[in-house]
Amino acid sequence: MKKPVRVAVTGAAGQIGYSLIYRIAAGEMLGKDQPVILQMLELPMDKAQAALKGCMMELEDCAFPLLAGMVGTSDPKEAFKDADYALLVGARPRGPGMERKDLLMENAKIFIEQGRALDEAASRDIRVLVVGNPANTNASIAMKSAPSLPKKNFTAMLRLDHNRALSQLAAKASVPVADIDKLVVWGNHSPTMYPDYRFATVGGASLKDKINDEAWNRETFIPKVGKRGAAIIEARGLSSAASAANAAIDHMRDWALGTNGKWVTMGIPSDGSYGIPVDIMYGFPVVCANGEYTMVRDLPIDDYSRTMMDKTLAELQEEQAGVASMLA
Ligand code: NAX
Repeated sequence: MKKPVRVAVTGAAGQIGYSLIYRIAAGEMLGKDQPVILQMLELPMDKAQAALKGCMMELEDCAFPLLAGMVGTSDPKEAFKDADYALLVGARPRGPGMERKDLLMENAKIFIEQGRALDEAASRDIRVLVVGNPANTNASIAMKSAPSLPKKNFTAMLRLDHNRALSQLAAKASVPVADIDKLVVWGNHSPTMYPDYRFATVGGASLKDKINDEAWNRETFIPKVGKRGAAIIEARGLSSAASAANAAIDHMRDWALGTNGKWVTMGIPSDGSYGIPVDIMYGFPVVCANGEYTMVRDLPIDDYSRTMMDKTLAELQEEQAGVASMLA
């Protein structure tokens, strides 16, 4: 049996947390031969800590063979101590009457504190996924607050958008979802993201040629993927949780175990490729192998794509400007 690895999950007793921790403990993220120690963070309030305690009782009751230990805490340093992976799910939701700017600032405080705690306590190889919104900007803040950790080890979740786009494409083209490769979702995890299937293939042939419907792309597909989160809230009365947890598992599993050459989308700090300024946390196409991701480079960008990519970039830059004073 392998040595256990430490997986930190914040907001562990929330909606997404409740769909996530049991799957991690079952080996669905890091493999059925990889024992894990779950280190779970929740707010210090009695209600949140009681809910976390309940989640831990259920973890016990699952008797997962791969669960080698668990910690429940309200102290970020304890949650991140020696952690090999961190899934930062907990975030401040938008309250009634709260301005977008206030939401950004409240989350900046959380992710500055958690970035510092990661810097101080986590394994030097920790791989971090930020799910809590605004995910790209929160990931960028955590990265900047952890200067002793490699920047490339901070990522934001675009995988739910990627998976949503995959399903829409599979339905439109009447092909199995697993047969589609080379899809990209550029930019911010927000309705400005740009799902781009110009390079996508199905069984090696061009998916774009097969669909051959640019009006559908621009007027139906792109807005539908962008507004899917709102459509789920409208239908369920609650935001996406199972699909978000599933996407987090996909993101971390692929990063740790590889994609066998398949493209996936990850929010990663830009290295300046595709005209996206260095360190902007932006959705890019990547392939993963040996525990590392590599950006797919040199894809041709046409005028429409440039406009779409710049629009989502502008939104990210505006978010960054909104929190810049806190990082100074
Ligand atoms: P919930 O409100 O159900 O759960 C959040 C949990 O985090 C709560 O239990 C809360 O007590 C805890 N929490 C809040 N601040 C914390 C902190 N500073 N430290 C530790 N724990 C803290 O929200 P849920 O539906 O689970 O969503 C979590 C986050 O994911 C939200 O920010 C949400 O907007 C975001 N999402 C991101 C997605 C993505 O694709 N990147 C998609 C799904 C989701 O909307």
